[in-house]
Amino acid sequence: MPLEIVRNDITKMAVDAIVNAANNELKGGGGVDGCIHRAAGKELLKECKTLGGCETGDAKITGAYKLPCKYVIHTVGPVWNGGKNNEKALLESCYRKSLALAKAHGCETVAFPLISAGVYGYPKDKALRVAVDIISEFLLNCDDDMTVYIVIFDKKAFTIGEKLFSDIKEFIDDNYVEEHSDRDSFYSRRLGAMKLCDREASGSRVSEFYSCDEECSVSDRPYPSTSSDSLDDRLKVLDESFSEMLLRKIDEKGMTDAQCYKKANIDRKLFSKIRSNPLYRPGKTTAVAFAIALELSLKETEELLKKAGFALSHSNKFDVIIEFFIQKGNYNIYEINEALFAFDQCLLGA
Ligand code: AR6
Repeated sequence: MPLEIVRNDITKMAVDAIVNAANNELKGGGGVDGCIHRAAGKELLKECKTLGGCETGDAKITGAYKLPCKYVIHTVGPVWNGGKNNEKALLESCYRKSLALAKAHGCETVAFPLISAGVYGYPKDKALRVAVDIISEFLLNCDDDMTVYIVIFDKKAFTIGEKLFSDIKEFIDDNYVEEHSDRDSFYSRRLGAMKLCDREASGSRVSEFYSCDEECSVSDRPYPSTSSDSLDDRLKVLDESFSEMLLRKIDEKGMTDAQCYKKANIDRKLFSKIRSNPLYRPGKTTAVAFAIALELSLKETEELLKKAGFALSHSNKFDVIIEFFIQKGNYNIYEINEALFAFDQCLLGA
């Protein structure tokens, strides 16, 4: 997946380059800088001392010594001083310069901490916004296959902005149906679900609520039921597949393949597999990612998901969050992923 938000200690990331939130003197310090120098060993400081410091907003590259990555890119974020002192432009520059250095050194995988969001006091939600915006802009315009990680060290400190968080929470509270683990109610609900499936078999709904997809799934188009009708005959007239529908929708929207898979946060290799195999069955997060990239309505999203054997339900937080964003007409996959991360859900993309 081209942009991933992960929870980890950046010194444990086995990527091509990790980025360090350094200071102007490149002399090591606290926070992530301290962790990186401790894990890399004294040789790192020795090399840093040869670089002549680093301006705020700029970036410099060194070896990684005992770290599991190949390079460390040192960038110096701005100190937050109320937000009216060029902080945003300087922070953006940190990401741009670091990504350019990584690209120039042939890195395919790069991991960033949230620059300036610790000792330098940049509000975490704003720092995350800058990180996501600049990295996604870079990936959209980058011809190489790069994967960039935003590494969140302390999940408690992760914030997507109070307003968005409380809006989503309210939406979840209104729409999310808690699942019960109680056995009796599970069995009675399952029985009810079977009945529901029986009833719906004549309709057109495929439900994944009670894992009875196979029993009650129905075709888009009813089969004429004649005595000569064999399984073989039916298998010859399969409906449009997920991959076929996806390619058709890409054309209908006037998008190029690359525009679509980049917007879906899907890497080129996976897209090629889907394109070349009309019967490819993607995972749910991949299928939803394409629906978001194509800016499909809720109904169209359901149709596309159904092709991959999935549905959106109110008994699943992931689904409710996706519904929230689609209803708001917000198809920014990176913002959606931030929200999914905040609610401990799987992220969209491969
Ligand atoms: N892995 C990933 N993220 C981490 C880790 C880690 N091991 N440790 C901390 N973070 P900070 P800054 C997160 O303070 O604000 C140093 O003294 C942390 O939770 O490291 O740019 C330098 O020498 C926070 O979200 O960097 C500078 O003087 C983010 O990394 C100054 O601090 C950045 O926090 C730079 O301050």
